[in-house]
Amino acid sequence: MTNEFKRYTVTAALPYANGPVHIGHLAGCYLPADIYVRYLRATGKDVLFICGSDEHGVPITIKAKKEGKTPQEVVDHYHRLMGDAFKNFGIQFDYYGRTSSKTHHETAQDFFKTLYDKGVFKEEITQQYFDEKANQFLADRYITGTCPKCGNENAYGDQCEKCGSSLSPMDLINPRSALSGAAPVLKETKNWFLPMGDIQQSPEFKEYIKRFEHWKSNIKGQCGSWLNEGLQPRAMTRDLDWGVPVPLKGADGKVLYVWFDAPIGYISATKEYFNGSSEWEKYWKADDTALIHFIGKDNIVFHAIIFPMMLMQHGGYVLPANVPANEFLNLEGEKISTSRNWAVWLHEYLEDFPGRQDELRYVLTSIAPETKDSDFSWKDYQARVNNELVAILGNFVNRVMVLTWKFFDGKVPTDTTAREASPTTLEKTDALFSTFAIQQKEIEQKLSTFSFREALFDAIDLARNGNKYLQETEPWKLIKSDEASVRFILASSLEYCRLLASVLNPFLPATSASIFTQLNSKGEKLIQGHSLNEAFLLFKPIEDSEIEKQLAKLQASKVMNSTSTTTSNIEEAKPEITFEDFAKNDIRVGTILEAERVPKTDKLLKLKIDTGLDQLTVVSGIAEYHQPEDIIGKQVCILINLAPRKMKGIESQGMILMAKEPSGKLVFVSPSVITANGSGVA
Ligand code: B3M
Ligand code: ZN
Repeated sequence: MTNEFKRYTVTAALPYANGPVHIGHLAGCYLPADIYVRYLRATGKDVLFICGSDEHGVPITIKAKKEGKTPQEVVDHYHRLMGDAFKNFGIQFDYYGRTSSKTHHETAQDFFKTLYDKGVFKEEITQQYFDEKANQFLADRYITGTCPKCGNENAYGDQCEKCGSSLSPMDLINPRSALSGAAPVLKETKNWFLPMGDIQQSPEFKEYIKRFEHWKSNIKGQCGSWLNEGLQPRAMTRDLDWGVPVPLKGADGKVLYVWFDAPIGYISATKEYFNGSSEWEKYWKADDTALIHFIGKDNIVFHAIIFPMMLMQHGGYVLPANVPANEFLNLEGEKISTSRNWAVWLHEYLEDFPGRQDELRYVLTSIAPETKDSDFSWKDYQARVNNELVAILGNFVNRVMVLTWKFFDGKVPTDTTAREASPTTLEKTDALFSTFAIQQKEIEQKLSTFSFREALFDAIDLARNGNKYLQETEPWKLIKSDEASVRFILASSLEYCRLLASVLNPFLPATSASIFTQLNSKGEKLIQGHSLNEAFLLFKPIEDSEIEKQLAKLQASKVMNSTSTTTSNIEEAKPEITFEDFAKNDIRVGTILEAERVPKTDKLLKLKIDTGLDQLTVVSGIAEYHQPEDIIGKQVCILINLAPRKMKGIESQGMILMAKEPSGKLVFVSPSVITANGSGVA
């Protein structure tokens, strides 16, 4: 495919500007796109690499509401954050646009108007939920109610998050508006639908989908099942006040469906990049342009079916030449989740591992979810960095540099074409370079077919071969007997480092640049006498403590979630009381002196407590959660003026204060430092 096209328009999915970017985004879409683009550029191809922020859609309006901000404030914030994260990870977009821009609004409106004028859309009047209090139509996400499948009372109009069913708002029992809490009413509204079922039957579409045969199998799988079921018309406009206004008379209060305008964002970003000149057109309209969309699997249908249908109906545009979609990346065995904060955020990673973006690029490419979901774990990250980047790649380059400084004062010791070395040295060196040439071809072949993982494995193999070469030729020993061979070995190794740096550039751009810096080269061949720069280590090992810190961070998210998701188990608030009511409680700090199980019960412990005033016997229902031997000596808070009660024949003379977790577990309410027994609690 690489040869038939004159230019490449490569896009990476426009991330929603409602949260920062995490490792799943990077591994799924931006990293493979960047590797591919860097590879194309290295081979001299004409490439345009386009991305930007997707700033419309209901999730953004929900986020804004939650945070008491305007949608524009939300997208401004994340647009900046995401753009910075991409830059910091070396993702080299030619242009990073945004869909709230003027050019985008105009481009999307023109596009819609063209389809409208061509009579593509079907106008339909449907019944939609409307919030009379808030005076607006409700997007599916803005309606909550009881799930008809599992009874979850907080299901959304598009999905029940408890049982995973996808729903439509009409399915909900007892629907409520998330805006006002009111019961919504059905109201008629007009929208414009893309008749996908009809377009599916067109010869042009049928011709287009033949391409799927040559694409990754996840496209064929997902699109195949959609096409087999038969496509349904889909509304391209929505009753919403955030988005690109529908450019028709009488369409007030309506905007373009976010999945209509977002992919057009690739086009408007291209226009912005070319600053108003018509140059942009050839990147979208010339037959010899390859349009390639990098995406995650949740975006497949939109890029492989819906957007191509839009382009087709508009006319004049090329259709995607490929849609390399990745599967999902999990984190420590669980699905990455923004709402549960189960993620590694790129900006946080860089705070904890400054300057170590290539380490993450390396690991994420090694485990890229190219054909199936994969898993990121911090232990694996550490192992790959330490055993591969540090021990293989970093070690090789460093040995070559250090030896050259040691023996030849940091100067390239010979011209390798002179070949002044022993026959065995020459033979081993030739073998090294001929293997390199073969592997390099293979790497290119793999890159051109989106097998980035395999390509990276081959690239690291090249460094492995370099180490082996040094191990076998042993220049540090040979220096005493055969200096000519050592000159040749090190000059060859330096040349090998130079070639390796180029091969690594698509995967590890910063590392590649560091190698060139040490070689004091901009890529040109090194000649005899050329002065190297100082040697420095490319990577340093990841310490156990750094990994433990990351794991603790994730653990903290887990704890936060387990407490917040069970809020429904929290007891209801009690009626108000006066201060006098409260002051009747005589609560003191005391210490548990004795503890034993109450015979024939599971739950009760008999405790003796020193209250500072006297010693009280208390029967407490905590035996399920606390062993008697563990709690002796513990300070507690005790209500001492509770009327005595008999329990299992024992008189209980007070009550220990316990906090009850939503799970039912009882934990002691204790002073935070040792406090005198008898201290009053108020
Ligand atoms: N913003 C969905 C996503 O971020 C959407 C992609 C648009 S690409 C045109 O997953
Ligand atoms: Zn459900």
